[in-house]
Amino acid sequence: MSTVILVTGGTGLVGKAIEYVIENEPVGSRFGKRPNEKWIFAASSEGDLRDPEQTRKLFEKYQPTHVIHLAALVGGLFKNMKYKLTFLRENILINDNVLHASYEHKTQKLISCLSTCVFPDKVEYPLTELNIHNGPPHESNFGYAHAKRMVDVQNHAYKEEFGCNFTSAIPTNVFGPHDNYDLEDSHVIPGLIHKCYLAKQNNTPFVVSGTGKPLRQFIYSRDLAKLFIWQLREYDDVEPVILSVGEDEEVSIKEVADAIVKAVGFQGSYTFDTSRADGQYRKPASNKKLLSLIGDFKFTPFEEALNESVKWFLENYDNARIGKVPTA
Ligand code: NAP
Ligand code: GFB
Repeated sequence: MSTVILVTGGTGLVGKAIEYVIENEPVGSRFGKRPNEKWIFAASSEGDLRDPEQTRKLFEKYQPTHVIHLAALVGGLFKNMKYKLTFLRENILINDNVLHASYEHKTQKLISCLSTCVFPDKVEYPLTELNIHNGPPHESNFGYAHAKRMVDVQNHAYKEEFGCNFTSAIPTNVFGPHDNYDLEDSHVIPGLIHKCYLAKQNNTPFVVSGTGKPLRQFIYSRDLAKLFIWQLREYDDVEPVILSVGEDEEVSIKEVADAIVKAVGFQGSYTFDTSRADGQYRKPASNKKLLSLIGDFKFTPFEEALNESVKWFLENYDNARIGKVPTA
């Protein structure tokens, strides 16, 4: 019987990375496509998942046996701070529709995607899968964070009442090709790559928001893609798994900005706009559970992954998601 894998949010940063890995890894290899598999990478134009009817139609069209659920309203710190209710409501709608359609269509397996920002802000570090509900998330993104936490609650409820094989992944901050480079709504790495590129083009100052002191763990989208394929094939438990580089790989925003200046080849001066928010100071997550299950996994070194990401951005600027760019 053929296996049909539906990737919701298949046109975004993470979806495109899974598509890249499935198309480029050797067929039949651990992270490669299997001969009997059909992969569907769905865009929002194929069905607005905030709408139950459109969601049902998408499932009827593809009859998926397995689902990797990535679709979400996603954004960086500043967009999250501005639209807390919209992030809460839209993601609750999308998730409820996809989980219920997966149940109605007797989908054999569903993996949903959370984020390390769901964890409590004031908790013992490093963060592990066990303390996901042990206190409020950071105030800067509580809308998005609570909507994502609810997926873990829904997964357990679907399992207990109907025996559904629903689980979830918890990635740290992700970056790579096909990111969202909007100057205001994006995450820090694509935002700074775009700002640094424009500063070089227009010979204007490169301005980094905040103090540059916060710490983050970043996973390359193409490494994360392999981990999703591993979870799809080899992990059958309702409990979530953190998909991340090690907690000792934390880097400061200043170190990230320095690496981007080097990768873009920017010679000018860069400053910090400390009037802008830093958000959560750090959210160090442990990947011990992942490594105990997957065995040895080679992560792409940060600078190598950043250089590949900058190269993709420079080569695809005209078709990339750059948002509104102020004229110089
Ligand atoms: P992204 O690049 O913004 O892509 C979002 C995807 O979701 C796109 O394919 C988009 O389709 C689709 N989508 C959005 N709203 C939709 C709707 N109403 N109906 C149907 N599809 C919709 O996001 P990403 O960074 O790849 O994120 C993928 C997943 O990873 C999300 O669940 C996110 O929460 C999670 N995550 C991301 C990060 C990160 O740092 N980026 C970190 C942790 C977790 P169109 O493009 O066709 O509109
Ligand atoms: O990536 P980012 O937006 O998300 O910001 P979070 C990370 C840090 O980078 C913050 C600083 O300390 C920002 O002050 N920063 C510096 C910048 N310059 C920039 C810039 O030009 N753009 C942006 N965006 N940041 C998000 C959550 O938190 O993490 C989301 O709000 C999601 O819900 C995402 O979970 C993965 O790591 O602070």
